[in-house]
Amino acid sequence: MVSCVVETAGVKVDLKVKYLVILTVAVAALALLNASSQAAKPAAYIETVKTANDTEISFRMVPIPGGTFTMGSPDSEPNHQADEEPQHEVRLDPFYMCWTETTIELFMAYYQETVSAKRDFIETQEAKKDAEQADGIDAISGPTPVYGDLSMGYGPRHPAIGMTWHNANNFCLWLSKKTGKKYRLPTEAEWEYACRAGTSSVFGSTDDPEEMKDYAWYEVTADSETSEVGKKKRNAFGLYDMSGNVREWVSDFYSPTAYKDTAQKSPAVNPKGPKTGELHVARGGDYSCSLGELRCAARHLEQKWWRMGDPQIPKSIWWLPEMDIIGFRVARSVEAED
Ligand SMILES: [Ca+2]
Repeated sequence: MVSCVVETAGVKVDLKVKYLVILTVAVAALALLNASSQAAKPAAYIETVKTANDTEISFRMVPIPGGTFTMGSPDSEPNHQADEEPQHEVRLDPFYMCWTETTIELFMAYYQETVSAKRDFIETQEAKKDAEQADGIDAISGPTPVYGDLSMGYGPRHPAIGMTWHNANNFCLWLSKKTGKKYRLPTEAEWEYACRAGTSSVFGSTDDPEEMKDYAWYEVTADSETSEVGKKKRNAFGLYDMSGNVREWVSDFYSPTAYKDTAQKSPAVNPKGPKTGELHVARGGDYSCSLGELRCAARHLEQKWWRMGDPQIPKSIWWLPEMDIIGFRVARSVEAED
């Protein structure tokens, strides 16, 4: 009987040890889960670029939480266009987005460091191939000299303008080399998700056309020109000027039927648009646009006439002279070290 008690007691002791082990494992698992959830919530940060003139230019990168949203717009939305349908579910990983459009002062720093005054067209084509094939960031080639004035008379805090998609993409390679972080253009899906900022409203920040005057530079609020970045209200993700001021290059090629292809997968996960194409998408409308063109769902594609101001034959792969309606902002994937 005594031994039985001892054995029973022994079993009890064993059970306590087991419970203790289970409890310890559970606590450790919870700690790991907590750490991983913290890793999935990157914080905003300030990026600083030191220019060749030894000045520093800073901008804020805002974390955009991952999630699922409905991309495109319904027939019932005023100013709805056929290429915005069908609406479809898209799931995105978290990423960062710059809180403003890229400024002239930052783009000028890139231009001054990389411009090649002597490059002819054949060399430029080779440079283009290098940049497109560059896995690393050592093969960056700069643009040819701009025809006219890169700033088009605007101040340093106005959005950079008049660059081709190729040039905007090349800027991202340069910025990546300068900072050691892999910057890129946002995808079209990322751009629309960031514009919507967790809302289902037509303009992201509001459904009210009157309120849009507080958020955007467009035909009603702008004086037929761009304005300094960051002067209107930010959206719920903390981003300025997603609607209006300048249109923003995204990484996707344009196709009027892109959503029909994407909608076949539901949800589409981190879609990147058509694999090939001729023209790219530029989102958000510009200072000259009507309100309908500022909708989060509105898609704008590159126009061939944008190159008409370029007197060169063939047309430059770098510049869209006199086109002060087109710019871009940078994005970045969340990396393990974040
Ligand atoms: Ca914009």
